[in-house]
Amino acid sequence: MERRKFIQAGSLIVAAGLIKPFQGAEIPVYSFEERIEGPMIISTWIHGLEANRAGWSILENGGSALDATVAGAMQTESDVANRSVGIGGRPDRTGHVTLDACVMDGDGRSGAVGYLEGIAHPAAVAKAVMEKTPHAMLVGSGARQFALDNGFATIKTPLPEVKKDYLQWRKENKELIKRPKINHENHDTIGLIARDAQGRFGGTCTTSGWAYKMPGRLGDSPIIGAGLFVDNEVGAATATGLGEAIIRVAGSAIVVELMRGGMKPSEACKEVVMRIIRKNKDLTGLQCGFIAMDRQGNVGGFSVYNGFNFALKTQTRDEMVDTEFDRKW
Ligand code: SD4
Repeated sequence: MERRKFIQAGSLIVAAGLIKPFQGAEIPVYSFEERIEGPMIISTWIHGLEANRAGWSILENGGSALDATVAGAMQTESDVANRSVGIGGRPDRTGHVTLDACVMDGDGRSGAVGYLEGIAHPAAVAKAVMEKTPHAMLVGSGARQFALDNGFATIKTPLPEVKKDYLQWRKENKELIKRPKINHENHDTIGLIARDAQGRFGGTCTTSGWAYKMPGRLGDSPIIGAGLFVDNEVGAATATGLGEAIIRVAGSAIVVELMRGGMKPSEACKEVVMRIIRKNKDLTGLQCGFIAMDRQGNVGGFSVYNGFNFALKTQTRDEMVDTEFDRKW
């Protein structure tokens, strides 16, 4: 459906009282809804453009949605300029860069790694956990040993410029329990979801997590159901932002369940974001966003604050899409 028609349809649904506009929020306007044919891949944030292109080389050759999203994730994990994913990620408050990732396919198979240090491609290790172990998640030194045993490349982190920033942060934040902000500056985890030529879905989420987090902290990104959820019967969803809030509403799983119940992707993402807002009275200045796609070929997203967007790649499109949001910075 064209954007304009969809907006009108959305307004009619609201007018008919089927969806209640949330107090203080504008009437829902869906940023992008369309029945896309064939393979498609969407990824959070601007770095999603390059990631999608890496994933597309797999999709256009008949490869699986899961493999496409892992390839896209690996592209971003190698980007030395990215401060929230892979080699360029920021450390925890003790100076260690620890990486989290998960993968899931539409048949319900999944793998994850958490608190993984010094390994270049946590997304690929997560896929190996899925394929080579009976487990759903490995963390810390066990995850690292598994990666080394399976020949995954190592990296030295933090990068020198990242370490410099960290030392500066430490100087300025003597009181280390102070809550660092997840905002549009330090916020660019990548979540990728795709549908392949066979109509199968797959997804990957990878991050270095909340900059200067407490040692041992995991966010939503490696947690199936929080940072990512995929089901061939429905579609897929992935998240970015304040992981604690996303975990507490089982964010991505609920987006998929709401789509199963008939909501469009952006409606489902909005419902979960609004739930997060209702349950977190102190969310001021903290971002959370979801993106999703369904079996009908609709894609969409929604975020707490403006400025969240996702990259979309299909047979005919290669572009950024702004999501709707509840409030402005
Ligand atoms: C986390 N969701 O670890 C991640 C952080 C994030 O952009 O999305 N940063 O909570």
